[in-house]
Amino acid sequence: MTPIKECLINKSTKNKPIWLMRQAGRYLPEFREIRKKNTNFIELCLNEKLSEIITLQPIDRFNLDAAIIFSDILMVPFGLGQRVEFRKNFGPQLGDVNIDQLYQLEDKFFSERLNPVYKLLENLKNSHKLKNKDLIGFVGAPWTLLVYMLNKVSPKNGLSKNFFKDASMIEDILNILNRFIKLHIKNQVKAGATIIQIFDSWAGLIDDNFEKYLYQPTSSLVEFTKNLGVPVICFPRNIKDYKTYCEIIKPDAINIDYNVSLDNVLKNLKIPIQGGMNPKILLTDKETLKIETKKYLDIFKSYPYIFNLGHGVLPDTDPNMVDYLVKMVMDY
Ligand code: 1CP
Repeated sequence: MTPIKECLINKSTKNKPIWLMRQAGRYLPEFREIRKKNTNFIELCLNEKLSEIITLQPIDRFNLDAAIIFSDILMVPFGLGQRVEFRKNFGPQLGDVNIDQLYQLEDKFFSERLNPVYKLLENLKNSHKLKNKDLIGFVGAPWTLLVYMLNKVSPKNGLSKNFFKDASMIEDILNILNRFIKLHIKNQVKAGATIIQIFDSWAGLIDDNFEKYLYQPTSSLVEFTKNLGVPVICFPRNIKDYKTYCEIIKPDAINIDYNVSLDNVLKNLKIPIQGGMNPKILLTDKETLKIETKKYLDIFKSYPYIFNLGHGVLPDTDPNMVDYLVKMVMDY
């Protein structure tokens, strides 16, 4: 069994496996080199040869315990036929949603548009570089995808005033997403994903109606994934109540963000924990990094814990700091 599965399934506390959110990406010069020549981000995600190279770049460098496929949560709106572009120094920009069209969409249309993602997984599945490692597939949670689909730009650039006004539109989109995210999960598992991570990056924006926007849509995906026989890790970034979330949603593990109290988490959560350290620590110096990393390793010493961050690796991160971190966790 892989070190991560030992932790997720056997609840082993012996070793502390490590992988990092956004481990493939802009902080790596070898990624930037490829990105420079491939200005269309969606096309890059659909290029299974280059996506394979990019997925393996952090594995080649740091020998992490898992590879996460190079793709994006916004590939689902793209698969649904919505226009999705990534603008330089701005982020994603989506086109309008057409509900009638979405209701008529067939599974085949979606699966064919995203076929290169599944090819990527098939190609990686038997790679000798991933021996005794996991191959992580992922999806955005319905809420987070709804936010991008309706707001059409990142909430970092502001949330539209009318966002919560059209409750029936929200309900329609969540229904459609429930169907197609499941299809995306099923296709990824069939193609070789050994773990699924659900990113709910904007869960922290929900302040009412948790049942409808957070708990119900995500539980449905978690149950679906478990029934496929694959462990599922949830990352509901910046929510206030991880305890209730875990009790209702029952993922195999929970990725915490860096705002949580570690003592609370240890007292209240009963499932394996992943992540937590602030990615900004990687922008400091080795001494600070050592102290902070040790803090997490010590606190979770007798607890099933997968080392990761509280959010993705930042673009300004020095790869040498990541190297130092990985070695430290592996030598612990
Ligand atoms: O060169 C570039 O500008 C592209 C940067 C980039 C990369 C490397 C984007 C644009 N996406 C990705 C890959 C990616 N995205 C991965 C696979 C690589 C890896 O993790 O190693 C994953 C898992 C994601 C997930 C993702 N995309 C999330 C969830 C995690 C998180 O960071 O909160 C989100 C919200 C997105 C949307 C997205 N993709 C990219 C951008 C700039 C954004 C918008 C983020 C925002 O709203 O600010």
